[in-house]
Formats: sequence, structure tokens, C-alpha cells
Amino acid sequence: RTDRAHSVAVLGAPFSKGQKRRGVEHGPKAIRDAGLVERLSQLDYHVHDFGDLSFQHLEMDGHFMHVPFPRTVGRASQLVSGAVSSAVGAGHISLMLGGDHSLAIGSVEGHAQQCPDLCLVWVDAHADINTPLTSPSGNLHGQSVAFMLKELQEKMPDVPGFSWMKPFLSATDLVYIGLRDVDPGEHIILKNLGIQYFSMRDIDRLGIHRVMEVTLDHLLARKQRPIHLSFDIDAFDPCLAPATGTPVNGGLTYREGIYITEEIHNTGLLSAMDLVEVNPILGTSREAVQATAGLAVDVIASSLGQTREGAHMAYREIPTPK
Ligand code: NNH
Ligand code: MN
Ligand code: MN
Ligand code: MN
Repeated sequence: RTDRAHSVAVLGAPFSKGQKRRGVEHGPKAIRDAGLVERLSQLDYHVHDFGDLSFQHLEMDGHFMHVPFPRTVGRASQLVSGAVSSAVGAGHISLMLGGDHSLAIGSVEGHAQQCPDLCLVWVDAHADINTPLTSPSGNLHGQSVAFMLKELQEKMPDVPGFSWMKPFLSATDLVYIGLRDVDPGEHIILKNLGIQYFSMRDIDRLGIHRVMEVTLDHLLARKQRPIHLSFDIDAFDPCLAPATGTPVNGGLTYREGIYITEEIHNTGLLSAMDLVEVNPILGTSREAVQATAGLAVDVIASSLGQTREGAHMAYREIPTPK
């Protein structure tokens, strides 16, 4: 690892209008309360906590087709984009705490302004690649990737609130891990654009070690480039991450999730990360909420270099008896 950023910018994004359930706007507080900043300082990172972004509530924001809050989500994405772009431009690794996954539109876009050759690892039970015309729910958190992809441009209508951006990512620059609830339109898009993905079934067949080998080879073999990790906590099995809006059975184990993030860290190329969809009011108990938020902190710490085999220390730092 050469001289990549050794500071992290924490950006709280208390935003929930990309979906219909209340509570996910309290995600940043829950993750901070679970000890995020303390854990990151243990990893010899300079932590710059920029606090929470303040999102405006737009009064006049009627549906676009069956998509609710398009202008509110578009404006929020624009705000996140600016914040992430500034953080990365200032030399930090950007860490965006959601909030719902529609926030990734702005986060990846802002990262791409600074690093146009970035690649994207999307860890999620869902593909979030619906267009407004394929989406069964209308919710924008299930459509984030569709706004990014150049190849989907002709299938995307002009959604009010999003005229500030244009698609910037190629289908080959993206890999999914953890999929197990993909809508029919999304499946066709994945297949047609030839997007590399690893469903839970693929993880069962190949093992997480091989999945990460192929993922990193697919993204980095031709050239080393910055990685954006967009981590939806619902990628984990609901027994580990119950406090989230759309849990799906049969998710990642703790060890699979941590292995993914260890491998990302070991590339030395992580440049921005999102941790989204922690919803503290959906936990059935205080323990369920704490487990989910604590897991989020573990995933972030592991992405930033916490290892299971112990911290690196120089041998000469071991005390010698007098
Ligand atoms: N695919 C569904 C939709 O478009 C669910 C998306 N929900 C998520 N995505 N939590 O990660 O609405
Ligand atoms: Mn998601
Ligand atoms: Mn999801
Ligand atoms: Mn390290």
C-alpha cells in the first residue's frame, strides 16, 4: 500500500424518501451510536466526521408515473454528490452513512467526478437496477444503478429532479454480490447488458473466496483503479441484520460479509463506500437494532483494514525484558 488516503470523511445522510418506510433516516445516528468513530480511530485513520447533511423537504413533488418524491430524491442525490466529490477531492476516503440506497446515485456520481475510471461493487440482496418503467414498487432505492449506467440510457425516461446528472458508468465496471430478490425486468437487464453478478446461489456453488477472486479480476485485471463499495445491510441474512426495510431470507453469513470487505481492503484501492438501509425503528427489540448497527460498524471497519488475524505492529515494538 503506497500513499493512498489514510483519512476517512464520514458523511451522514439521514434520508428516506427513496422508499416508503419511515425510520431509515435514523441510520447514521444508529451507526455512530454503535461506536463507529472510535473503531475507525483504532485503525490509524484520521477520522473527519462531517456530521449529517441536511436535506430539504420539497413541497411540490408529485409522483412521476408511480415513482414517489422524484424531485426530493434528485435534490438529495445532488447534495450527496457534491459532498462526496469534495471529500474525495480533498484526499479522504468517503464514507457515506444512509439512509436508503437511492443515496448511492449521488455518492457514486460524486466519486466519479473525481475518479472517472472508478469501478463499483454492489453488495445487496437486490439489484436496484429497475427503471421507472420496470419497477414494481416505484421506489427509487430500487432504481439507483439504472441512473448510473450508460448502456441503459435509452430505456430511462427523464425523471424530474435528475437533470443535473447523466449516466457515467459502463456495465463492465460493476459487480453485484449477494443477490436473491431480483425483479423480472431487472433480471432481463442484468442478462442483456452482460453484467457480472454473484447471487447467493453462486456463492453457494463457488464459495466466497472464488467469488472475490473473480470479482476483483473482472474489475482490476486490466488496470488498477479506485473502488466504490456500495453496501446494503440487507445483503446479510435477516438473523444478523433484522433492522432493515426489505429483509430477504438466505443472506450472507457474518464470515462471508467480512471476507468480502477484507478482500476489498487488501486491494488498497477502496476510495469511497456507502453503508445503507439500517432502519432502527424496524428492529423488534433494542438488541435487534444494536446487532444490525454493530454489524454495519464491523463491515466498515473491515473495509478499512481491521483484520481477523490481528493488527500489524513492528517486531521491534514488542517489549524486551530488562
Ligand atoms: N426490487 C425492489 C424494488 O424495486 C426492492 C428494492 N429494495 C431494496 N433494494 N431494498 O436494495 O422496489
Ligand atoms: Mn439496495
Ligand atoms: Mn437491498
Ligand atoms: Mn492495512
